[in-house]
Amino acid sequence: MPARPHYRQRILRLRKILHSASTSRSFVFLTTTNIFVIVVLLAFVLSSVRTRLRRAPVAQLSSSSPILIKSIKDDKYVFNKRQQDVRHVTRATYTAYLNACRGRDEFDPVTNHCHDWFNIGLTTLDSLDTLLLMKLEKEYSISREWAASDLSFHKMTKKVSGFELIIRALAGMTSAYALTEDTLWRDKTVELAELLLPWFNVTKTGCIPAEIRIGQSLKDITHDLNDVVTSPADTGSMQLELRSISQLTGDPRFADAVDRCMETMLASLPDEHTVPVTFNADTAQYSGSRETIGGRVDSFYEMMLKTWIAFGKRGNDTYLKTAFQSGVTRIYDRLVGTNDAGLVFIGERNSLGTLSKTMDHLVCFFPGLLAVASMHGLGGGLNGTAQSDYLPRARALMRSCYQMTLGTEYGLAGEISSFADAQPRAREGHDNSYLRPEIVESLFYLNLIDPQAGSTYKDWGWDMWQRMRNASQAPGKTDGVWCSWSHILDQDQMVAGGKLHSFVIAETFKYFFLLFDDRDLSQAPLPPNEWIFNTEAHPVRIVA
Ligand code: DMJ
Repeated sequence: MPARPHYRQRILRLRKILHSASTSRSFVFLTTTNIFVIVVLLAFVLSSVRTRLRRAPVAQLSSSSPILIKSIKDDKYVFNKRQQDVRHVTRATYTAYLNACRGRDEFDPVTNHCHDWFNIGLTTLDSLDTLLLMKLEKEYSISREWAASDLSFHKMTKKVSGFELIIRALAGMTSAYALTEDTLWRDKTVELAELLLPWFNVTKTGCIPAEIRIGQSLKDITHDLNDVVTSPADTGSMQLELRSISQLTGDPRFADAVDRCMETMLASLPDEHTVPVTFNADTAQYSGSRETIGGRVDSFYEMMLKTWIAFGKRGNDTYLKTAFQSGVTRIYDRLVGTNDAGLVFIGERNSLGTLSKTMDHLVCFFPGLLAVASMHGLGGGLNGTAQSDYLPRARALMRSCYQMTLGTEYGLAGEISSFADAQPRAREGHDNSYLRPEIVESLFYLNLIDPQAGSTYKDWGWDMWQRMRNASQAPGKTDGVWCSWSHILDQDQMVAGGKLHSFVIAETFKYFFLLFDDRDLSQAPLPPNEWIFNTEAHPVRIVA
C-alpha cells in the first residue's frame, strides 16, 4: 500500500536521520515529532492490516478443506453416445436460455419469455457444475464472464425464498469453486453467505424465515417476521450448504447458525407421526395433520442423512443419523402402500387418516436416498435382504417410480401419479411434467450402489431418456431444446411451454449424464462414496 503523499517527506527525513544515526551517534536527533510520526505510521499500517484480514478471506482455506483438485480438461475419458446426446440437449437448451434470457433467472423455451424471481441469473448459477462436468467450455466461459461483470446480489430487491437461494445459487457457486478452484466463485459464495447470515438471527429459534430480503439492514429485517411460518424442507435443508461455507472459509459462524436451527427442529419433532408439513420458526412448533414426504418435507429427511455423511459421520452428528433412521421407520409405518400389481408406493395421509393411493414425482428421490444410506452401512448395508432393510426397499420403490414414467407414451411422469390401478398413471389435474429429476436421480444412485444392479437401471434410464427425447422437444426450436408440458395424459391436449425450471439443467440432465457414464463406482466421476449431492444435485466433497 503506497504511503499517503503528506507522509512521504517525513519518511524521507526519517530515512536520512536513521542513515546518519547508523554512521554517527546522531540518534539523539530523533525528535518528539519524528517519534510521533513513527507511531502514527505504525498505527496506520496495523489498522490497514486488520481491515484486510477482516474483509478478506473469510475465504482463507482451512487445511482440511475438501477441495477437489481436478482439471476437468485432463480427464481422458471419452463420453459415450448416450452421454453425447444428453450433452447435446443440455447445450441446446442452455444456449437457447443464453440467447433469450442471459442474466435473467429462468425462461420459457417456447415463447422466449424471461422469468425473474431472484434477479441473479439463477439458471446460470444452477447450471455451472453441469456445464463443467459435460465439458461445455464455451457455454461455461460465457457464463463465467457474465458473472464476473454483471452478477450482483444487491439486485435481489424483492423477498425471496432463502431455501431456494441456498440450494440453487449458493450451492451452485460453491460446487463450481470445488470443481475449478476459481476464486471468483469462492468470493461470490462468501459474499452471498455473508448476506444470508443475519437472517439466522431474526427468529427466536435461529432458523431462517421462509422469505427473506437480501441486503436489508438487520434493523429492517425484524419487520418481516410474518414469514416465520415455514416448512421443514425450507428451513431444515441447508445444513450441508452452510457447513460447507465454514469448511471453505475456516469461519464457524455459518455452521453454528445452521446447526443451532437443526438441533432445535429435531428436538421439537412430534413423536407419533412423520414430520408435519408446517414449522413455526419462532415457536419451534410443527403443525398440519397431512402427512407426506413430498413437497414441504422431502429434503428435510434427505439432508439429515447427507449432512451426517458429508462431515465424516462424527459423534456430534449422531443425532442426524438417528433422526433419519426413525424417520424411515415412521414413513414405512404411516405412508407406504402396495397396489394390485404389487408395486410399492409412498402416499399421503390426510387429516382423516386415509392413505392416498398416489406417489408424487418429488417422492422418487427416496429410493436413491435409501441406497446411499445402505452404502454407508445403515438399514442392513449393501447385503441387506430382510424386508425392512433399506436396499430391498429402495429396489421396490425404484421399480414403482420407473413404472410411473410408463403411464404415458412419452416417458413423462406427472407431478402426482395414481396407483389405484395396476399401471400407475399421471393423476388428472396433476398431469404436468416439469422435467423433474427425482426418478433419474434415484436411478443414478441405484446403478452405482446396488450390487445386483447389472444394467437394469441404466436400461430403464435410457428407455426414459429416449421417450422423453421424443416428447420434450420445444416446438419450432433447434433440436435438443426441451420444454415443460401440461396435460400429458392426452396426446391431443398436451400443451408445451411455461417456465423451464433451473433444476432441469442442474439436476435432470446432470443425473442422466452421470447415469450413462460407463465407469463403475471406483472410477466414476463424483462417486457417492466421495461426494454428496445437495438436494439440487450440486456436489460437495465428503470430509474423510
Ligand atoms: C429441486 O429444486 C430440489 O430437488 C428440491 O429439493 C425439490 N425439488 C426440485 C426438483 O424437483
